[in-house]
Amino acid sequence: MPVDFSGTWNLVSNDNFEGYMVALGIDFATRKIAKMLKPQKVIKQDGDSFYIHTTSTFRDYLLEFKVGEEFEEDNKGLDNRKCKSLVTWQNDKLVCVQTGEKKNRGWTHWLEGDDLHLVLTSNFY
Ligand code: VLP
Repeated sequence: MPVDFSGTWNLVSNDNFEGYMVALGIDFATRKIAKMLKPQKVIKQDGDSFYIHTTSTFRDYLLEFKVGEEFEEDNKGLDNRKCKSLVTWQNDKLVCVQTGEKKNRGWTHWLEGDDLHLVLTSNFY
């Protein structure tokens, strides 16, 4: 049976989010606020079509894409850098490569038990 990420997901733990934000050049004040947030993700998946809405009391971010189709991403309200994003399946993991100014930028989502996992990656340079 194919994997289905659909659902409402709440943050339960957050390891080195600070390091990721530093790599993206997020300013000190914003990092202090962002670290305290317990964002929620609403994911709607229809086959290879995804709607991922990350919401918080501070900001929210909506991403819609189709697996295998490259798209322009503006990262509005995050670091505001534009990039070209491509999401692919790597087995049951959803892997996004964000090509732009920051090297090695991207994220990976997967399901494990009742949990949704997300690893966010970016080099500093
Ligand atoms: C910037 C980095 C915090 C921090 C400042 C604003 C949105 C995969 C992907 C969908 C993400 C989550 C974005 C986290 C990067 C914050 C505002 C936090 C609330 O999710 O699901 O794009 O990239």
